[in-house]
Amino acid sequence: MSETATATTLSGHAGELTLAALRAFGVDTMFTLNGGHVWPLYDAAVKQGVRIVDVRHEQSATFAAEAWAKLTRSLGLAVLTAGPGVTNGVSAITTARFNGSPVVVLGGRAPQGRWGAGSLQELDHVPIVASITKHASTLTDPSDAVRAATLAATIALTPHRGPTFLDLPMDVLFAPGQAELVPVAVPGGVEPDGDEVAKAAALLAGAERPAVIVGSDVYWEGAWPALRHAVEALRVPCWFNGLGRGCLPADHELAFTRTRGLLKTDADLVVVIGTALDFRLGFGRFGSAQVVHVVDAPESRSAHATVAASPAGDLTAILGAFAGYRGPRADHEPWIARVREAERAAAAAEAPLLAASADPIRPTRIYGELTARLERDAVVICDGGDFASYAGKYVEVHTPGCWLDTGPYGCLGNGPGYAMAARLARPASQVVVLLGDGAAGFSLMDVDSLVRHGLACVMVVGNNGIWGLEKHPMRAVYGYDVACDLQPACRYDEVVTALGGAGETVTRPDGIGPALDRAFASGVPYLVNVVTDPEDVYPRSSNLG
Ligand SMILES: Cc1ncc(C[n+]2csc(CCOP(=O)(O)OP(=O)(O)O)c2C)c(N)n1
Ligand SMILES: [Mg+2]
Repeated sequence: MSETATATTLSGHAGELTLAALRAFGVDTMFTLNGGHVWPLYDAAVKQGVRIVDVRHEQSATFAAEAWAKLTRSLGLAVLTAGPGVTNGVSAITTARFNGSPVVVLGGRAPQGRWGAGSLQELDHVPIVASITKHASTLTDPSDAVRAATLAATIALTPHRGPTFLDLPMDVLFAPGQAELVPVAVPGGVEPDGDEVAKAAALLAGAERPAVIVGSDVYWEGAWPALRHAVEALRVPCWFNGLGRGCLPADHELAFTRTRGLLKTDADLVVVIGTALDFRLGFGRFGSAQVVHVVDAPESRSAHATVAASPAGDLTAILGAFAGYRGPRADHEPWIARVREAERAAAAAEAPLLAASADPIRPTRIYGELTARLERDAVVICDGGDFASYAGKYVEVHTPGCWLDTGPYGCLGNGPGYAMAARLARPASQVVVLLGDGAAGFSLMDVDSLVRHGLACVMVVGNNGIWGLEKHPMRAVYGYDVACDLQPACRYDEVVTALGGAGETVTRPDGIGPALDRAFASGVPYLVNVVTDPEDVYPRSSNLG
């Protein structure tokens, strides 16, 4: 490819043009699995110095691209070959859609010139992914590659963020073209309606017992400094969801993690910022509390919920206006003290669970041993049913962008792909993957990719030998269960060892800590396979996911 002196006119094959356009958005890494349909994108990556991270299943490539976006707050890139490559990515693309993660997925595609004649893997992907992306299209002219890729990147990064898809017919992708690379500024959030913001601020300041729930879009917007100013200025206790976790450090005096039940029973106002009023938040009903929904874009409003105000747009601007509110205020200190006391009591009540010495092992003991070893910037990845869901109750997050759960789409199998991105994006941080034994079955083969690329992480399997989140509720509903059992004490650590990593099985509670120490010290993908009590029923809550 040649670039002119002004570096604006590009010429080369469409793969080169496409990747050059994405590099202008800071893309320096692609996650992929080989297929001849996408080779020009590899050729472009080699020529342009873009890192290629290849995996063993397209789902892992796409999860890795999504996690890259989450970890870096920038564009993630997955390159999936035609047909099964793209369809194998569908669940992870959907996950990115549910999480508002900015990901560009480039698909290979059978040649346009022979369309309809029955080429290998001739499938029109666009209708398949249209409902799970913000934008999906097919490139028809190599000289249009820069425009099309720039559009895909811009739409993905524009609030409310999400995945976009561009497929590249083989004959178009290999063909030469020419295009201007014009610098593009990604639009930020729209300017919020001042009256709606003022109304929300007045409600927040005037409530007797207000609460804030911080969601992922606060993180995506980089709005955590503004959040902190706002809640410190207005004196409001905060609870957290998804990537909202860590936007205030868990040990901040206004951060609470164990007392969300109070929002339904005691709060008189709940302000949800940057996340949908979905099942995780009781569909936006918190007892008799009024609800304010602060969103990053008008289309993020939850139409089903009754809200007192719903400012939409640039979250930093909205939170800045909250911080600057100078109107009448109620004294929140008695409420904060009450919440703090409840939090302290809840922490005291859970302490015996975290230290449980029961044999067989109670899973909570794993969280106890783990949290004692986590640094403030540790990246914790959740992939599983109960074992992953309940980690959210016990693992505290101190730094933005360090808690990676699968999100409201609830798709198992994200763990190894997320871990790949985490190690690459945060080379100096601890990376921990909490896996259910059921979840481990989806993508554990991608430990091979972790090993090949030299990406160390600590995997902990809560091995109860069952699909626990299904088995216990199924028994409760039917009095029996089917299709809920896995192999008891299966040696997932030996799978990792066979693939070139390391690991061990732990069956006694006092073995967990030393095994974790060995895992953190190992410098390789290391799986600690903890055999836990299948009868251990976690305290149920309405906040799974
Ligand atoms: C891809 C996918 N398939 C099925 C489910 C339904 N599901 C949700 S939780 C769960 C059980 C997970 O079991 P495991 O990972 O062993 O965790 P545990 O609940 O036993 O701790 C299942 C099957 C899902 N969420 N995602
Ligand atoms: Mg299980």
